[in-house]
Amino acid sequence: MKPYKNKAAIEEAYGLAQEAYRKFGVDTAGAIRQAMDIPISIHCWQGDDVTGFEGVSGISGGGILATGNYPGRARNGDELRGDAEFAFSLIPGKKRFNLHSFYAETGGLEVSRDALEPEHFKKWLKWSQEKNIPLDFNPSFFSHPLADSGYTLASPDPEIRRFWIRHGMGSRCIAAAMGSNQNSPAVNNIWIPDGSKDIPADRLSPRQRLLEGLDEIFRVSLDPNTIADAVESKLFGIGSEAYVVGSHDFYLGYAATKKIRLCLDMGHFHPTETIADKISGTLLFVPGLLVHFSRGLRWDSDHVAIYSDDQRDLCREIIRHKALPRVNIALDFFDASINRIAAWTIGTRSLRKSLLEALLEPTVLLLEAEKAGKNHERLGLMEEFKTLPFGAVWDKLCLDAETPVGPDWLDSVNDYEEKVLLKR
Ligand code: RNT
Ligand code: ZN
Repeated sequence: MKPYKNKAAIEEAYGLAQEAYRKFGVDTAGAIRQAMDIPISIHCWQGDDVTGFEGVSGISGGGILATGNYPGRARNGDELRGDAEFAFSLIPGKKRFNLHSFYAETGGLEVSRDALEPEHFKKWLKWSQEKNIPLDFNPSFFSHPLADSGYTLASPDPEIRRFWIRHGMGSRCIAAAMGSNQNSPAVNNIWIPDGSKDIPADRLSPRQRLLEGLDEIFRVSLDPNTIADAVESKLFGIGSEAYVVGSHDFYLGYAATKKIRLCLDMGHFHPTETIADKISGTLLFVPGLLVHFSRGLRWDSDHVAIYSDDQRDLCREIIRHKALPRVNIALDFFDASINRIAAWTIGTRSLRKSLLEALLEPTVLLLEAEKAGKNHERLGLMEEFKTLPFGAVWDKLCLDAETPVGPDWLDSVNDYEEKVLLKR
């Protein structure tokens, strides 16, 4: 296909856009630079439908589920890294890569999750250095026989609990090793599926056990230059419709008292509840946030992230409050029914787009109107800003980053699908 737009046309449109934004006092070049500089942690698990390399395929067995069987999923570390690298070439801006513990490469050896060590991630560590892609990490409390009961850290069985506590502790060491291998701490995020399908009689004891389990996991203090601990809440999952032990209230309280990061996932709240408003509400009490950009759709929390009002609102909140130094930006979705590289590309490009748009907002004017009590002006300006020539600035960012402009990336994905994915 012919390129969507040629360079001259992109530059010309950008010149006009630059003028339009300048009238509102906005420096488009500065916004592009800042947007490019925000690291987005891309989740590895979209590449293989949250399967991992332990040899158990399909259903994740605990609160989450990837549906679909589009051909070409990555089956091992080399394929996953290859696919990710290809996706990176289509995505402008700084990137990180987010691993789960079951992406360990043990050379065919069966290593129990509670025995995993940095050593089992040496291929990832090497790749990370070579490609200059920092890593983030997650212990995996699902897709495992000891998660089959639906309870891990909150299990009434002390043996099961101990196993998962060991896994949680070991994972922090792996994350810290990743952090020492790069110039920034690796975020280590704990999410557990624990919950009940139907109405429990005792909502308290599992939470007490989770609290104690987490305390044990966090007992060892590690260098904050290498690891940033986070905990992720959820409202409900598959098989945990009536009750989730690690609810928002639970983790908000936990993160605030223990001074660790709170992870807010866009798909983990009531469908009419969005998380944009939670940024300022929670940052007053926790040291930092990890945001999982995702898209809840009816019962599913993990559809591919898009340039939606929810996403744009969320980015605006982060940018308006200059909260980036305390907010880790990550993606979390998995769709096995479409080309997985396209899923990564759509989700990550949409997020970078929303961040750029937020950086282009003439916020000062809104604040002035608000301060002057002119709320009609505030609303009027918000409406006017919506139709500023944002697309031309986004195209320019993609051009400068030497990534495809407009829908051109689709040609590359189709080509890669034919040459690589369909041969699997
Ligand atoms: C599950 C959580 C969690 C997972 C990943 C795989 O509901 O969102 O973040 O999606 O860890
Ligand atoms: Zn999540």
